[in-house]
Amino acid sequence: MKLKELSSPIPCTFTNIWIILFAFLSTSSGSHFPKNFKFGVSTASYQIEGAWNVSGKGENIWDRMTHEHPNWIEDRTNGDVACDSYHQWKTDIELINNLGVDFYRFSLSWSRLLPTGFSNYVNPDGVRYYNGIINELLKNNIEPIITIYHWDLPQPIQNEGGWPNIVTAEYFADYAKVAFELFGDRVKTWITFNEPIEICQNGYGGGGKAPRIFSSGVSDYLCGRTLLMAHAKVFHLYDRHYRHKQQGKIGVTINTGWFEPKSNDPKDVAAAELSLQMMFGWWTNPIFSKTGDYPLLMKDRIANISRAQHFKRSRLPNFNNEEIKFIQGTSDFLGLNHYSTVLASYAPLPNVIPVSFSNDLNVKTEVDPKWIPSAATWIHDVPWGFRKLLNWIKGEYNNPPVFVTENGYPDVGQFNDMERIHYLQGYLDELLKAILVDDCNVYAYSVWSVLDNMEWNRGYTLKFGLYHVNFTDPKRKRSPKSSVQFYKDFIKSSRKFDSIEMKSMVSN
Ligand code: PNW
Repeated sequence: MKLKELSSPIPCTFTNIWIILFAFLSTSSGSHFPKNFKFGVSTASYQIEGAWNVSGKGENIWDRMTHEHPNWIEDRTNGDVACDSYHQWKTDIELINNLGVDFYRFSLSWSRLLPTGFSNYVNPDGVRYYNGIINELLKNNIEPIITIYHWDLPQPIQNEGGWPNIVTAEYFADYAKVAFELFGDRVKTWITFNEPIEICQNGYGGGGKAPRIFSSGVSDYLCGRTLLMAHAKVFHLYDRHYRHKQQGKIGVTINTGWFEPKSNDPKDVAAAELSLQMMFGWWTNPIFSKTGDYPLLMKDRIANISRAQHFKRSRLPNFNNEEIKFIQGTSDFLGLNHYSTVLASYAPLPNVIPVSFSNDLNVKTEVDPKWIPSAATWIHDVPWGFRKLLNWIKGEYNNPPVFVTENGYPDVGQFNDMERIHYLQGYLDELLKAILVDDCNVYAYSVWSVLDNMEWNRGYTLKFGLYHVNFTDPKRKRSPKSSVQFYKDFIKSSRKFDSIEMKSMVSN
């Protein structure tokens, strides 16, 4: 039987038990990922660079918010110095190289390259900085993968309204063009946005991230519309003018947890599906589905609730047919950030519904008290949810190429980080089963993160790094945690077989 013939969930035949056993044995003794599978690590500019006003860098929304309102950050800190990677990037690359990874995913600071956000002036020191990183990575045989936007909008563009203003899509495309021109000769994988829902929900819908605007159910949807248009614009720009000469790929990174129905009750099953559609499908449906546009479930629901609230039109701004076509298919891969799972159940809509995204969604979520917690309330160690999510994506979007751009575990910074190792081992095991047993088309995986860093509103209280950073040391000394050796060994032992060999070993 060929692996391809297996559907998921996997029927319990003799052959399949053998396959599962094989996958289990192979992963517990290290890992046997296909040889062409890529492993890497990820970071983001604001979280590591520091040097917030050095060498011509302009102000961004995180600089502004953390300086004006230090109390909005748990430990009243900011990214002014962070890991000081602006000065220590060479050390960082040594540490990354030591892991034996295939790629390093990092983001460009928009206001380091374009201090005002606009493309009329390019900061030479910003160009020098990213050229140094890219060249050093290539020298070490590590592929540079660039996220163009990881949450640090230039303040002057926020002053014009930021992402809810559709004109921001133009400024973003101008900025992306500068990036392609400057770095596209050497950078072959581009990611337009990191986590649109976090940008829109947390930034404009009251989630507390910069620019911390509280307009849920309105500005978050406007932001989403701009982001989808901006993403598509930049995809077409690359496709038309750069792909041919630069021979690279361009996609987007979208995050989601897995929503497990709390019970078999069809209402809970529907609530879990609705959550996936409204949080993940909001972004993936317009880009990856056969129909394009927002998920129908989401459109209908928000239109109906808006009507009940006496709005003249849906608060979810629509796309016309031309725009739907413009956005559809604009990604060479699906970048996926996944951290955890929740239980979803039905909640009845109240009679009077206040305007907000969470009321539009109206699903109850909770966690199983038996799940292993972490230092973040939203992350539990639930590896099987990862495999279910990958299977859901396969079924929903016709098995697109998936690049897991982030997965990781937060603790309080201990060197012997056994909980992180447990988490990574479990998630990598489930990933391997999704690839080998379920035939999910995942080709790369990245750990968040290389270094402990500035974890947004949590400041430096939450640690995701494989390497510890001493933030009280002006030199920001880096030291390996136990998970460095784990990831290093894992990658090394995964290089044993190529995918054809693997498939023939698990097929009969
Ligand atoms: C990601 N959620 O954010 C970001 O890309 C990183 O910058 C960040 O440091 C990392 O995860 C850890 O927080 C997320 O609630 C924030 O599902 C929230 C969620 C997921 C990802």
